[in-house]
Amino acid sequence: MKLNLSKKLEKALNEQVRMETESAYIYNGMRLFFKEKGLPGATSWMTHQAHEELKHAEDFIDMILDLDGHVVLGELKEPTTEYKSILDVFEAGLAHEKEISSSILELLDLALEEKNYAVENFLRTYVDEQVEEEDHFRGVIDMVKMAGDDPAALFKVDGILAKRD
Ligand code: OFO
Repeated sequence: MKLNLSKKLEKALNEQVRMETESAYIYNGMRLFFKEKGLPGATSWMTHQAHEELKHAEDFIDMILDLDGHVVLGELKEPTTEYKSILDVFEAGLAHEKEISSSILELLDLALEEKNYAVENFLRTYVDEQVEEEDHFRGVIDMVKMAGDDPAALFKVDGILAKRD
């Protein structure tokens, strides 16, 4: 039992830093798609999301440093800015969040296996965070589906997305 990090856990947490940073990059690609389509509400929603991801990456960095670990910033993949529709973007976002959730759960398994309770506590807050993240995307998907191809309804959805704080 210990409060510092094993090399294995340090490596896995660093990979999560990379993934959270990459999430911001992916959401920036989505933001640009919305900006080019002239959807200010969706652009602002996605900008907010991208900023959140950078905060998540920062949290993981702080966790590693607090436990006397070493941070390594990994390479990021180039994100796409090409999507078929608003729905396509949010569905891709939800699929991405599901991958992030699996990664957090795997990390939690590792922390439990190593009896690293400090990391376990930290990760449990991220399990809750992921429930929220997936729920946000699902909520938007439901609204966009309801609006269908009706431009007036989509305009309204864009107005609702603008109100995210
Ligand atoms: Fe960091 O929660 Fe999304 O990716």
